[in-house]
Amino acid sequence: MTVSNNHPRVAIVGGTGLVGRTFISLLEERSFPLRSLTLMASARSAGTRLTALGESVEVIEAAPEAFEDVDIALFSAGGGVSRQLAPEAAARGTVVIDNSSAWRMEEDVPLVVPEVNPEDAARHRGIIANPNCSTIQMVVALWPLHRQNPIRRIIVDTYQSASGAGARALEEMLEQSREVLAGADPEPDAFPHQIAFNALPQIDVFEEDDYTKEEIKMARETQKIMHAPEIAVSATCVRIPVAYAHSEAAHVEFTHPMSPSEARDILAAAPGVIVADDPATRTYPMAIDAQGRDEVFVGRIRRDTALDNGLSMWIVSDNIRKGAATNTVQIAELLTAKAAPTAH
Ligand code: 3JN
Repeated sequence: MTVSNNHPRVAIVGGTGLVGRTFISLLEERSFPLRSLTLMASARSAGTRLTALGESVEVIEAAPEAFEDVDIALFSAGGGVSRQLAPEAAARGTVVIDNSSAWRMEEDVPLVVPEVNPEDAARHRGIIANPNCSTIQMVVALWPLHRQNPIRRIIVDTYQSASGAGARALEEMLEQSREVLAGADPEPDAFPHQIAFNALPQIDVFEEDDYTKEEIKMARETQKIMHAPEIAVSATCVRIPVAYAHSEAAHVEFTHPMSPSEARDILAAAPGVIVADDPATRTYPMAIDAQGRDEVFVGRIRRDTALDNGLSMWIVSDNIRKGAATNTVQIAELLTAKAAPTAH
């Protein structure tokens, strides 16, 4: 179903966080056809004012009754809030698009990347899940290749920015960098160890077979979004001291041979993808160039010499925008049947 009209009443839950604030700017940037905008947050943040669509808007407490007059709610307030409030909102006729992992693997909850599986959005029963940031950028890049030549195996290593762990973690990375340069020995708080001048091969907690939760999310979410449980995915997720944009080295085995130039041509025509790949001019995607953008950048496309029918590539995208807020707003655009649900 789509929402009942083309000018929905929209609510943002978690409007004061990094992703929540980006929701607000994206609704404005993309001229989202909304009728009204309500900002909601925890009781602690209620009463604060944020500028949205040129007006000062008071943040109200996110509570079940607050959804009575809301058509679409964009949630980015953490899994606990989503688990508690998304069903309450859905029961009141609101379509929830949730940025947490709370509902992603539920069978009756579509997990949607508009460039990959837009049709799944229509099958919602009140809740649609937005995937993990590292998953989103990888499937935007790999789906167009998979459609031409089915993928059998993905081995991926991520280089994830500090903003993925939230505003406080980003601040810790910046502050620690200053402290270390000044000769101090800072105590970690938001990260398990010092992040400044370091690389941490742990994102989220350890789970089965010594994979982290982030690594398991990448595998399971990719299979669900691409409707391809047969694809083997093994990820190593690493936090690096970059502010915005995640980078990924993906090693992909296809069913049949695929040349790097064929892959470049397919990706150059793919929605939401920009190919930046010219070794002769040292052109490749970099986090500092992807920051603030909505596209997924792909480069370093080359034959993988260790895999049958293999290609290696480097995939970069802004984790707060395409990895979270932009993808969520694109899903909302699908519901309102706005013409082009892509990052362009
Ligand atoms: O660390 C990153 O770069 C991405 C983090 C995502 C994240 C952090 C805390 C909780 C998630 C997520 O989106 O998967 C969650 C969660 O909702 O489980």
